Amino acid sequence: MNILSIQSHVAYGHAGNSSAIFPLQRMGLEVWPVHTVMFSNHTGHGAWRGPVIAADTVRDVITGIEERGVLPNCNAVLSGYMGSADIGDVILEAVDKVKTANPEAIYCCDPVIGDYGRGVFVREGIPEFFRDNVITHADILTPNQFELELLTGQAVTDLDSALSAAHALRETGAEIILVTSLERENTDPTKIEMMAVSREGAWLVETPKLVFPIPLNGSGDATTALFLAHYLKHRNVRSALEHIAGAIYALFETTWRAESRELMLIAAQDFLVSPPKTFTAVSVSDIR
Ligand code: PXL
Repeated sequence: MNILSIQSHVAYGHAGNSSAIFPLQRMGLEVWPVHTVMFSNHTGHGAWRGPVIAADTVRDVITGIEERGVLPNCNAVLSGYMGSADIGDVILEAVDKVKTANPEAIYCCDPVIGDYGRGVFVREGIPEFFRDNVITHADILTPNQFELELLTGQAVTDLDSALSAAHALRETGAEIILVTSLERENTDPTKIEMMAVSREGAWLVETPKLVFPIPLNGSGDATTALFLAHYLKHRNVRSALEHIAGAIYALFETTWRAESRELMLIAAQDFLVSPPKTFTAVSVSDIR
């Protein structure tokens, strides 16, 4: 299987493609990474160097891949953080080309906009671009709770409102919604949940919440990559959810023990494929 992954690249540490490529490869998938920036490090460090790649250059690289005649072999397009809305246009063009070449191909989009605490951290126009253009093309969307609220305009506070917002997002066209972090009212504050919703149902999985001195960057990129990889291989939303719960918890634990500011993806490589601890997802219909 082949994934066209259009994301940022950082030389030191892990964010964007530098967080997604290795988990995809470790899961046995071939990756065609196209970089949208080439930064020294992720922006969480507060300072970085290196260029944002012009949209036309990114487009050109994708055209070069197309010219190899390989797009019919592309199983999915993966996108994340977008530096500008013109990169968004290039990504949507790529999705169009890939789906024309292979109608079975999936577009998996992490609509990176922001988070609680940090607020919106993308450029002006990007949230609207996601809401009005991108999400209608995606087959899998992986918002966090903050992004789910923003994309739907609905407050998400409890299970009913989370489900309602996820279904509202599904109505825009995506088959699968993965909410990568969910903290509901009156739930255990030492735990964090993820929720996946598809035509077949809705599932919740809970893991212990590890608190880092400085929030980690790039974990969403690895989470989405692992979910996509597992889903492509097994086509089972519930087991993909359980897989990422175990894999990401183990990745966090490895990073936490090392007191590292960067995700310890390489040290945790075996856990990405075979999580050491199993977290069982529950069907939402069983707890409502
Ligand atoms: O994880 C999203 C992301 C992507 N790309 C770059 C980043 C970040 C988050 O910090 O800095 C360059």
